[in-house]
Amino acid sequence: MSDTRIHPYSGPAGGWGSARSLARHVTGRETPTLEGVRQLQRQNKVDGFACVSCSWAKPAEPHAAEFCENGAKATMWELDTGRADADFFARHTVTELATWADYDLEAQGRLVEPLRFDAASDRYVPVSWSEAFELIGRELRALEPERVVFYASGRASLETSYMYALLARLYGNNNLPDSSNMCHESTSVGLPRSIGVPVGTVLLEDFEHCDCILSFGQNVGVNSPRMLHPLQDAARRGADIITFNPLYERGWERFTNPQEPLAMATGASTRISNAYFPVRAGGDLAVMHGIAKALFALDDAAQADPSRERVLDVDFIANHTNGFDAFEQAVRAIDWRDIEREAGLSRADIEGVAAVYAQAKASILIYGMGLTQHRYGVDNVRMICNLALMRGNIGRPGAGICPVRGHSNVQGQRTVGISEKPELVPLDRLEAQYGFSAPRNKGLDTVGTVEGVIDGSVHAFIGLGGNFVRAAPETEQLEAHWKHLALTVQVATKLNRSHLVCGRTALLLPCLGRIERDVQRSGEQCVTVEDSTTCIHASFGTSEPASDQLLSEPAIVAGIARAWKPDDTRVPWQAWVDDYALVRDAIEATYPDQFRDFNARLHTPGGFPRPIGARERRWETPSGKAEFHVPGRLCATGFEDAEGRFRLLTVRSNDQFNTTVYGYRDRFRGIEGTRRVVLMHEDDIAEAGLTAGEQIALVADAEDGVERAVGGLRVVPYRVPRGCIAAYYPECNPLVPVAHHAVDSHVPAAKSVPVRISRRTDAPVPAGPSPD
Ligand SMILES: Nc1nc2c(c(=O)[nH]1)N[C@H]1C(S)=C(S)[C@@H](COP(=O)(O)OP(=O)(O)OC[C@H]3O[C@@H](n4cnc5c(=O)[nH]c(N)nc54)[C@H](O)[C@@H]3O)O[C@H]1N2
Ligand SMILES: Nc1nc2c(c(=O)[nH]1)N[C@H]1C(S)=C(S)[C@@H](COP(=O)(O)OP(=O)(O)OC[C@H]3O[C@@H](n4cnc5c(=O)[nH]c(N)nc54)[C@H](O)[C@@H]3O)O[C@H]1N2
Ligand SMILES: [Mo]
Repeated sequence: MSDTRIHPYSGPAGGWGSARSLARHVTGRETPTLEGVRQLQRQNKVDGFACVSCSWAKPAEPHAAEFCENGAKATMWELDTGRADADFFARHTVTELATWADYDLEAQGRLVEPLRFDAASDRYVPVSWSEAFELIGRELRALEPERVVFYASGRASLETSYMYALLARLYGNNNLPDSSNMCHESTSVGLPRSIGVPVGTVLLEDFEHCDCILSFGQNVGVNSPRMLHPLQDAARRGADIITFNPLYERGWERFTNPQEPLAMATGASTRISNAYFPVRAGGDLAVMHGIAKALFALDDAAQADPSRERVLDVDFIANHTNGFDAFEQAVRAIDWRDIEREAGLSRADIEGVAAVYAQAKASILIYGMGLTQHRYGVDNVRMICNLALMRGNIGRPGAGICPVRGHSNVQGQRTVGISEKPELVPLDRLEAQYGFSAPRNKGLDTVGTVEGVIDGSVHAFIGLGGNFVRAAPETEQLEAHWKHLALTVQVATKLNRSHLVCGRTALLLPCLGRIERDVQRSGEQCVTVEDSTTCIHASFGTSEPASDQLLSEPAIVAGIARAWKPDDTRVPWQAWVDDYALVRDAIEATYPDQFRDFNARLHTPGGFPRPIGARERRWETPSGKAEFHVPGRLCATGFEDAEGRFRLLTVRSNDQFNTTVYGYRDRFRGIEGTRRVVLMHEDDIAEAGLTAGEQIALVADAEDGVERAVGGLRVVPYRVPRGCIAAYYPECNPLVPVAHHAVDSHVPAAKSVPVRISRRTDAPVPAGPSPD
C-alpha cells in the first residue's frame, strides 16, 4: 500500500482531529447518516441508550452530545447499513474469509440471519432459528457438562448475563470465562484482598473534589475519552495530574473539548497532566515503591517539626488498616538505585511526585491495562492500594481508586454471576430460587479455556459476543486445536475471526445490538448496564433492527436453554424473554442488597450506585481491615532483562475497539495506512543494526520449545523507553505464550511480552495493508 504515513501528530486529543475523524465515519459507506446522527443524540442520555464502547460513567446532567469520537464510531459501526447476508456467505468460503483482515471481516456489515457451517461446501449456510437451537440442544445433551465453556464478552446486558450464568450452572459447570479474564481480573483479585471490594471506589462527583490525580497505564484519549471532561475540569481547577506511561499518550497530555465552540475556534487546548513520566513497561512497582519511600521520608521530616502536619494518615492507618509495619519496613529497606533502575526514572522525579501527593488533600488513583496485564499485575493493583491507604485516600470525598474498566458492561457481568469462581456467586440463593444443586467446583477462565482447547479437555465453546480466538493469547495453537471442538456457537453482531475457526458443529447466531429496538410480547424492552463507577443505567434501543431475523440476546440464551432441556420448568425462560422486568426482579431476588428496588430505580439520572463497602470505610476482608501488602519485588514483568530481549507492550490504536478495527488511522501516534509496525527507541534501532522503515519479525523469547513469530512489521522510531517496544493488539497475540499470564488473576501479560527481533522472512504476516 502506498498510503502508509508515519509522522508525529502535534494536535491535542479531541479538537478538530476528532471532529474530522468522526466525520469520516459519519459519511463512510458503513453509515446510515441521518439515523446515525439521530441516535448519537440519544447516546448516554437518561432515556437513551448506554454507549456500546467504553464503560465510563454517564453523568446525571449529560452534555448536549454526551459521546466521544470513539463512542460515535462504535454507534456508527453497529448501525452499519452493510449486510453480511446469505449471498455474501455463498460467495466466500470460510477458508477464504479466514485470510481476511479483521477490518475487512467486520466491514462487511451486520450479520442478519442464523447460519450453520457446512463442512462439505466450506461455507456458512442459512439455518432456521428452531433448527439452530435444536442442533445446539442435541449437542449439549450429548456432551459432558464439564467440557463445555460459556464465554462472555463484556457487552451483554445485566439481564442477558444473569440468564447466561444461570444457564451454565443449570447445565452443570462454572466454566464462565469472560473478557474480564484478559482485562481487569487483576483488579478483581487484587482489590478484594487489599480493600475488600472487587471494583473501584470513586464516583463521578469525586472528580469535582480531588486536588491530585495519579494515573498509571491507561489511555484516556482513546479508550475512555468522555473521562477527559472531568479531567479537564479538574485540571482547570488547578488539580495536579501526574501520569506514568511508557508512551506519551495524547489524551493525558492535552485536550480540546469538541463541545466548547470557543476552544474549537481558537485551537486552545487544556493541558491535562502537569507531569508525565515515561516509566519502563513493568516498572510501576518500582515507581510506587519510590513514592512510598519518599512519603516515609517526608513524614519523618514532618515528625521532626511539630509545626508541620504528618504526611501519613496515622489515624486512618491505626483504625482501618492491617500490615502497616511490615510494609513500612519493606519499603524503607529498598535501595533507591534499584528503584531508579527498574522504573527507568530518577529519584528526584519520583520524590517530586511524592511531594505533590503528600500535600494533596484528596487524591484519585487511576489505572488501566498498563498495570493489570503483567505477570505481577495483582501486585501492581495492590501497590496502588498501598499508596491510597498511606494517605487515607479511600472512603472520603474526592479520593479513591479508579480502575477504568473496559467493555460497557464488563463490570456488571461479574456483578450478576458471570464468574468462573463459584465462591463469588451466591449459589445457595440461586439453588433456593431455582430448585437445583449448583456446581461447586471452580470453572475455567480464559487461560484455562485456551489450555483446555489445546489439550483436548474442552469439547465445546459458546461465545456470547466477543472474538475469543483473536483476543486470547497463543493464537496459532489455539486456532489449530479449535477445529477439533465438537460444538462452537457464536452469538454476534458482526463477522470476525472467531467465526471462521469452526468446530464440527458450528453456528453463527446474529443478535440485536443495544442501540436497536427490542420488542417482546409485553412491549418495548430496555436493558441495564453497570459503569466503571458501579452505577447502574437503563438503556433503550430505538433504531430499527438490522434485520427482522435478529433475536435479542436474552431470547437466544433462553432459546439455547429450552432446546437443551425442553420440559424444564425451573426457570420461566419464556416469561423472562417476554418481559425483561421479570429478569430484573429475579436479579433483585438473588442480590437483594445490590439491586434493591431495581425496576423502580432504573431511570435514576446518572444511574444508581451499588453499595460498595470501601466507600464507607467498611472493609470486607477476613481481618475486617484494609490490608497493606508487600509485593516483594520492583518489576512486574516476571522475566529478567537479557541482551537482545525486549519488553513488548501490545497496544490499541485510536481506530479500533479491541479486535474491531474501524480503520487504519492511529491519529495520536501519527501512524496511518497500516497496523504492521513496531515502535522502537532510535538508539535501540541503531544498536540492533536496524534502519527505520525496515521490515522485521518479532519472535517470542520463551524457552518452551514452541515457535511464535509475527513478521512483516515496519520499524518506526518512537518516543518509548529503551528496551521497550510497542506493537498492535490483536496482530501480535500470536507472540503471547498462554503460560505468560498474571500470577493469581491469570490475565495474559500482554503489556510485557518477552520478544526478540529477527530478520527471518518466513514468519506469518498479519493480514491487512502492508507498510510499504
Ligand atoms: N476506543 C476504544 N475504547 C476502548 C477500547 C478500545 O479498544 N477502543 N477497549 C475497551 C477495553 S475492553 C478496555 S480493557 C479498555 C482499555 O483501556 P486501557 O486500559 O487504556 O488499555 P490499553 O490501550 O491496552 O493500554 C493502556 C496504556 O497502558 C500503557 N502501558 C503499557 N504498559 C505499561 C506499563 O507497564 N506501565 C504503565 N504505567 N503503562 C503501560 C500503554 O502505553 C497504554 O497507554 O478500553 C476500553 N475502551
Ligand atoms: N495482546 C493483547 N490481547 C488482549 C488485550 C490487549 O491489550 N493485548 N486486551 C484484552 C482485553 S482488555 C479484552 S476486553 C479482550 C476483548 O475480547 P472480546 O471481548 O472477546 O473481543 P471484542 O473485540 O471486544 O469482540 C468484538 C466482537 O463482538 C461482537 N459484538 C459486538 N457487539 C455485540 C453485541 O452487542 N452482542 C454480541 N453478542 N456480540 C457483539 C462483534 O461480532 C465483534 O466482532 O481482548 C484482550 N486481549
Ligand atoms: Mo478489556
